[in-house]
Order: sequence, then structure tokens, then C-alpha cells
Amino acid sequence: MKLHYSPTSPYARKVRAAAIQLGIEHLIEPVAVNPLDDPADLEARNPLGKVPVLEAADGTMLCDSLVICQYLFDVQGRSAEVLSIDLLNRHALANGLIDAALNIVMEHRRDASRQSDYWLDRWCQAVARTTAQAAVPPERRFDLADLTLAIALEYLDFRLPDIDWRTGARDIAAWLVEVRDYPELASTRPSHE
Ligand SMILES: N[C@@H](CCC(=O)N[C@@H](CS)C(=O)NCC(=O)O)C(=O)O
Repeated sequence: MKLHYSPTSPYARKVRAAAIQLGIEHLIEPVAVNPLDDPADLEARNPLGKVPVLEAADGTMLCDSLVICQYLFDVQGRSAEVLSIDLLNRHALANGLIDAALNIVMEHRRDASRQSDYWLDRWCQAVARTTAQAAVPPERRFDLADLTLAIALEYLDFRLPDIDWRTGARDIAAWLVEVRDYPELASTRPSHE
């Protein structure tokens, strides 16, 4: 299987970390790509031009991180763990946190005169509410939704260090300190290019 990814993408990091949790990272050949360069190879595999994309064993292109994770769980015969409504709902919130953070990052990259204060404020409010309401996972649980939450929080620290999400989310901040050295997080953590 080939995984088209960018080293800084939090969605691709979710897939890479899930593969490590499942013990199947050796089955995946990583292919680094920057989607913002509009590479034809990526667009031929995913018309949305986004990473991650997994070329599955039968040649199917899987084009979304949750779908790819579901596929990896299927490969391991552990489908039910991803498909529960509780997990999908917690994942949706954590993934939405990534979406809001990424929107802010992309908006900041536009010329200052073109940036929308309205949208920046909405996305910042979404980040503040979602981090404040995130529930600390029960002891020892670290499923795909918890993994996604940890990746979302680290993405905030990585790209948006000026956003102080910790003040309104002390419990989750303490939880992140507990889990940050887990191998699937430590070995996939991006560094600044
Ligand atoms: N829902 C997708 C989101 C993927 C996504 O937005 N990836 C970003 C990189 S972090 C991307 O490729 N952006 C390029 C673009 O939007 O043109 C997933 O979960 O995989």
C-alpha cells in the first residue's frame, strides 16, 4: 500500500499514527507530496488534490483520513472499533477541530488585506468551544477519536502557538502531557520545515 502524505498534515498524521497503533506501518510505503504545489500525480489519484490518499491493495484510491483508517482497521479485522456511533461522534468533533485550525492557518497565509476577520473569529470561537468541551478520555483508552484529538491539539500548538486553548481546557491539557510520548505520536510529530 502507498500512502501519499505531507509530513505536516494532521489528517495524514492520523493515518500514520493509526497504522503504528495497528502494527501495520511496515505494510505502508510513504510517498511525500505537498498538495499546495498542485502535483499532477496527486490530482490523478484524488481529484480533490488533498492528502492523505492511500492506494489500497486492490488499487482503489482511498481519499479521506477516516476512510483510510477504517480500511486499515478492516485489514486487521477490527472494523467495529471505528464504526461505533460514539467513536465516530467524538472523532467528528476532534476532526472538526483540525478543520477549524487548518482554516485559520490557510486564512493567515492570504494577503492581510484579503483575510476575513469574520471567518477568523468564527473559527477561533469554534476552537475555543471545542477544546473547552472536550472530555478527557477514560484511563488507558486511546482509540482513533482520542488519537485525533491529541493530533488536533498538537496541530494547534504547531501552527497556531498564539492561541491559548489551555486556559479554558486544563484537564485536556494535562491529558495531552500524559499521552504525548506514546510512540504513535512521538514518531509522527512534525517539525517546522
Ligand atoms: N477530510 C480530509 C481532509 C484532507 C485535507 O484537507 N488535507 C489538506 C492537508 S492538511 C490538503 O491536502 N489540502 C490541500 C487543499 O485543500 O488543496 C481528510 O480527512 O483526509
